[in-house]
Amino acid sequence: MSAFDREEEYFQFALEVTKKAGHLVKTAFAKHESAVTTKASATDLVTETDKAVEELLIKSISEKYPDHQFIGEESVAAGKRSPWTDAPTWIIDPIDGTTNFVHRIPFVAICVGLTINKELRAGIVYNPITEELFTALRGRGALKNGFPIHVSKTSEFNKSVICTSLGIHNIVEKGQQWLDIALDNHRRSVAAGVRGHRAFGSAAINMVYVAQGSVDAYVEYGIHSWDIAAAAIIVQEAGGVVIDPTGSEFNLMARKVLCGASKPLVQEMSKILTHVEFEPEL
Ligand code: 2AM
Ligand code: CA
Ligand code: CA
Ligand code: CA
Repeated sequence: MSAFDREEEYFQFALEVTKKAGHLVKTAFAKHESAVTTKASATDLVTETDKAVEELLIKSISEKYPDHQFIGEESVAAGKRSPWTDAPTWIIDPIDGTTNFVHRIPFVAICVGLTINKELRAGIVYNPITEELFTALRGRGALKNGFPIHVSKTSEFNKSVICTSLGIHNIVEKGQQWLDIALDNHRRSVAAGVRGHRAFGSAAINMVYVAQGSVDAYVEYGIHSWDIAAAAIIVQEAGGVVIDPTGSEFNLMARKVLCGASKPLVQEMSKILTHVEFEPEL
């Protein structure tokens, strides 16, 4: 089997498991009964469903592919993290948008990304509530529910609708310093003439909305690899650009991302923003 076919097989298997996990999320969302607890801070939520989804994905994939590795949000929170090696590594966020999930706002996504030799090779971002399934395989384009998607044609900041999380209350380790910069970045982008800001409450959904051309760019600091791995390859395969907010090369583990419809647009945006550095994840 060629490396190409092997990737496709891994991807198809993960897709089947992700769809099963989607049933869990959809049912729990409808019942509104998933028990909520907090993690690092009062705004850092986790539910039974987050844990159940991550467990299902890791158990199913590791049974079929025992040599594969996993970096998943809730496993890392529980102290279980594979090292990031050249081996096939699944980077998983069981629910991106847990606050939305808890508040029954339908912007939630199961995110499953695959790296091989530390390169993103495949991505799945699935919102089972709205039944939007975004997928990408390296070199083969990005799809939504099986149909090709493409970023917008926007290359100017003053014609753009951009996404970011605003407030970023959740970046506990930078506290007030980062909150001030984040709010100032919001003010700067308004002053620079941005057409609009949106914040969907899920990093992955912000990014796949860039991929399908609904919004033009997304910037975030303080996020983790599992928030962006799957969605980053979907943006790239939809013709978009993914870079470090400072303008340098994208690093999946650097805890920040800037992506958008075109290179001129992300470069212009990079110059408007004040940047913050975080300790890389690995
Ligand atoms: P989560 O729902 O998987 O936790 C909210 O705008 C976005 O920020 C979501 O993608 C959310 O992912 C993420 N997020 C929530 N808490 C965070 C934290 N403490 N650090 C970084 N990102 C966080
Ligand atoms: Ca979380
Ligand atoms: Ca997340
Ligand atoms: Ca999550």
